[in-house]
Amino acid sequence: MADVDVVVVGAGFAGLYMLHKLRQLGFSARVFEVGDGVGGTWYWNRYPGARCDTESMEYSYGFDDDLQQEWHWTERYATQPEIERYANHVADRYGLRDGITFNTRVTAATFDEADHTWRVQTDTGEDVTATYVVFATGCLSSANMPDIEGIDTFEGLEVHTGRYPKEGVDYSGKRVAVIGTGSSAIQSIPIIAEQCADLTVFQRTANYAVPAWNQPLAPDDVADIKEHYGEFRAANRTMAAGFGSRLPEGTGKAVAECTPDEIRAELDKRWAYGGLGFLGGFIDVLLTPSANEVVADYVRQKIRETVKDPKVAELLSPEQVIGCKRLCVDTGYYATFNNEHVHLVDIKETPIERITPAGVLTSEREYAVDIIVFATGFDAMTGALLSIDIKGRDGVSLQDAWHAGPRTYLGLGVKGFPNMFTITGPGSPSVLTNMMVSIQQHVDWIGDCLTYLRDHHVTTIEAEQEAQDAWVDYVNTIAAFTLFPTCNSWYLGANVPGKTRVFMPLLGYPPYEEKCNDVAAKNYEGFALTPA
Ligand code: NA7
Repeated sequence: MADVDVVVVGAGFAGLYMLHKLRQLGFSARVFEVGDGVGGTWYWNRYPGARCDTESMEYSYGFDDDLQQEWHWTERYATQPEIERYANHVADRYGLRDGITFNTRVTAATFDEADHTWRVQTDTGEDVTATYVVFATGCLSSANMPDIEGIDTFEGLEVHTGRYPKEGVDYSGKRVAVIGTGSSAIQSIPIIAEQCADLTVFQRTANYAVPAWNQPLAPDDVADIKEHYGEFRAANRTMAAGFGSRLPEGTGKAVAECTPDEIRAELDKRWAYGGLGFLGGFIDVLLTPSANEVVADYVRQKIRETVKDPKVAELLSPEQVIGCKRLCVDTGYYATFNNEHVHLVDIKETPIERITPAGVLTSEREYAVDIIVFATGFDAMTGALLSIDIKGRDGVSLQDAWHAGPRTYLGLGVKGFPNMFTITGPGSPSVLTNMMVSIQQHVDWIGDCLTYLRDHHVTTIEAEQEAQDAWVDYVNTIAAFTLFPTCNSWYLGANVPGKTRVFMPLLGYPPYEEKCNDVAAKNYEGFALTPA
């Protein structure tokens, strides 16, 4: 007999809702969380300017109308502090804190075949057995600290945006280096530049950013959404990425089917609206290189119009397919480089050789700084899972099972790892959607599944090999049909040296939700169920 029905790893938005759901369904559960508070990604990423790139009226739970009616978002895109407050509100509102053990890292999870239970071990010495284990470890939670020589020799302050100090960082009067130009850098650079004396940005790959046009939410719009919140949520779930049902309508045409005036008008309209919906004007932006180039060139033109120094503008202009790396949503990023105290270093041209006690040494010269901000991203989607010593049947580790890249069935289950679920795991739409939509869909599905297993006296559930292989093929086939595999993105694991290059998320939310429902309706087709 296990200590609890379910151990949940992580108290971000997935872990919080999973705990609530399990309690509602009458399962006993314990949650372990490394941080000393709830919020997951939104607990750790407290760098200046950290904001969600999904609009706040959508980036929230929809499972309880009272909750969505009572919570007040203040801005179009919520800041990290506001999202963290929301996570805390949820934890308090549903009395979840007493189910969560904070400051505790799960180090190992081992499936015991004799009694069909998971043994979960932590770095505080806790050792718990559970019938099921649910990994709610997040897709962007394992910070990617680059392996640069001399990194430990720096005499100033080093911070990573994804593990940002709770007490904040005082940049006033300081010389600052930011390494990386992804979304975290693009959000934080304008604010750090306002505060510091001198800022040097080390860029390996230029990135596309579209304006957020962030603003306080209009009370009328909020009231309108709240009046129809259920319909709004349902409409968003019919969208390819699980958000954006209120975005301006696109042309519904391929770029090549439009006149130059139509293309210009559509892109102007989307630029003026701002946000991730920028790519939604035409049906083939992420399918056809020539269509993509038209949209990419529009952004490059905007960069040239914004950045005064043509050489800097050129350096800031990305070459890769737009949307291949996740599009960034910015507030004043490119214009920040018009400041005299802000400098851009192309580390493709002059690579970083080492970190010195005084700063950053490139092949060209040393940059003396007081603070280095590593905005170098995450070991995305698999990093947090694989940092735990997970062992399934026959003592096989997840690391070994995934040596050639992650293999799952539906992004929910893994062959050889019975009674184990991953929330928004690789092979599910996850990071290509509004995460809140995908998290809720998975938690609801897992809750239904556990209830079914209890009602039908099932001892173990495990993905079948054939179903898993077919699923992995399906995910890859869809990705191969698009331009996503053409650049070194974290979707592919290409940002982490040595990581196998596999496109990890699944494109297309609505058919995925349908497939999961269908699997459940067919008594968990593709999973092997062992009766008691
Ligand atoms: P990203 O988007 O992975 O960006 C990381 C940045 O750091 C990117 O510009 C990388 O360059 C750069 N990087 C990574 N490793 C190095 C090394 N070793 N040297 C120099 N530069 C490096 O992470 P973010 O935190 O910005 O955003 C992650 C997601 O969070 C984002 O997509 C949103 O969904 C929210 P590269 O492009 O690999 O050449």
